[in-house]
Amino acid sequence: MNKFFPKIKNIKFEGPDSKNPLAFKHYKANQKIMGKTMAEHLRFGVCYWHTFKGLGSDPFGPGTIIRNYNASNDPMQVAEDTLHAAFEFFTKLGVNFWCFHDRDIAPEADTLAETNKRLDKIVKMAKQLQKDSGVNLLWGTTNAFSHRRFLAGAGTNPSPQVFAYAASQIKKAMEVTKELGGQGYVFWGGREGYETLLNTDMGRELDHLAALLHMAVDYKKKIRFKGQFYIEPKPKEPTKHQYDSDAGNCFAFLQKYDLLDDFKLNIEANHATLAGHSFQHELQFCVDNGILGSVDANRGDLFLGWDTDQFPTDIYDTTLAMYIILKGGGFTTGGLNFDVKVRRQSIDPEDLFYAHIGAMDAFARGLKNAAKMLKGKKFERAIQKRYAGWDTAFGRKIERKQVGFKELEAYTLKNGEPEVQSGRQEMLENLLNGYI
Ligand code: XLS
Ligand code: CA
Ligand code: CA
Repeated sequence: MNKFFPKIKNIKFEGPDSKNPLAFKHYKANQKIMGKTMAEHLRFGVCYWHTFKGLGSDPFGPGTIIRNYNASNDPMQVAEDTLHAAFEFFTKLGVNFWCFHDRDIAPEADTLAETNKRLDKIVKMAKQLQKDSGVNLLWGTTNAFSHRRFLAGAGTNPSPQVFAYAASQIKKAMEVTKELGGQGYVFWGGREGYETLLNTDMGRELDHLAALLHMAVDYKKKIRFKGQFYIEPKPKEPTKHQYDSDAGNCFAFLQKYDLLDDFKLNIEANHATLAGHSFQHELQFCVDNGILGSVDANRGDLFLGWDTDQFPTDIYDTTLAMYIILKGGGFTTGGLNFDVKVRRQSIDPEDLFYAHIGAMDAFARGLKNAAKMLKGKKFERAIQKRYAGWDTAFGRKIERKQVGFKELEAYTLKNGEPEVQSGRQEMLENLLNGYI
């Protein structure tokens, strides 16, 4: 396969001293770290929507990027060419996974039946390409937010007819994800949210969203789809208030509607920061509550308040993320999907490679740093020491709920003012710098 990126050869590991921008400096797929290869730890995936369908349009102008696989006037020919280009890209880059929305891979036709036929045709080709290349599907999903019919949401739409359309689309997307051996299936809220409460019955909309997800769980069992379901939190964009706004909010929703057994979360770095949290915070919340599933690896811009979906290059971020992921036991069905787009001025096919190589190297460095941090146990020890009071007989009694206000008051009256200790933040930050 050398048709769509003829200038690019397979990307190789050349080590930190290499000056070749088309080589890995840190990502060595088969290098073992803590008993697993880098490829097994990181489980990199490439997203179809930005990487192959994104052409650099923004609210001020159309796309700037011209791709050779977009040349045909026939939309199905474009779909076929794009699929071949995508697998050429995955193979040359050396990633093991990809992710897509139904409408990314096959264009919508006039009727749902016709659209599904188109999808089937492309899925059949994708199945063969997966087999030939060894690239697997990390997760599939539905685009129930771009078409005009979804202007007021899919599962939370005021119209039951639109709800039914969304359900039909999800049904089909789950079937094709299963057909392609997908290890997961993502529900991102799309337009599930609101602009104004003056026209919105929020409680009812959330009940409907939960009903849709319960139907998906039932259907998953029916067709014996074994992939993991994920919800992907995002606080805003496209709507002012997205219902799945952050990990805590999703956790509450899953609990309220009795969906916790069937869902984990897909945490996107840029969505975390839009929600006013750090990427690490969202990951840690998920680990602590047993709901970390997969990750959309990207970053936002410190100065911009929207979803810029930039390539992750910040080693602090990748180090801390991998530290939490490793401490949480690592990925099972999930992985690091690059939900990222090259900037509007990065118009060459090479830019797609530079961007992904840099992101993979950034996470490889993060992984190596995190493994060293875990081995050194310095941070774990600092935390243990800080909470040591809870491991004394007195602390344990509180944790085990063997005492109440009365006993605690008696204790305080007897023992007086508690001792306070330094949080040692700066010292720990300096320690972290030693690993970067
Ligand atoms: C949009 C989301 C979307 C999901 C998949 O902001 O990140 O791309 O990951 O629907
Ligand atoms: Ca995402
Ligand atoms: Ca995003």
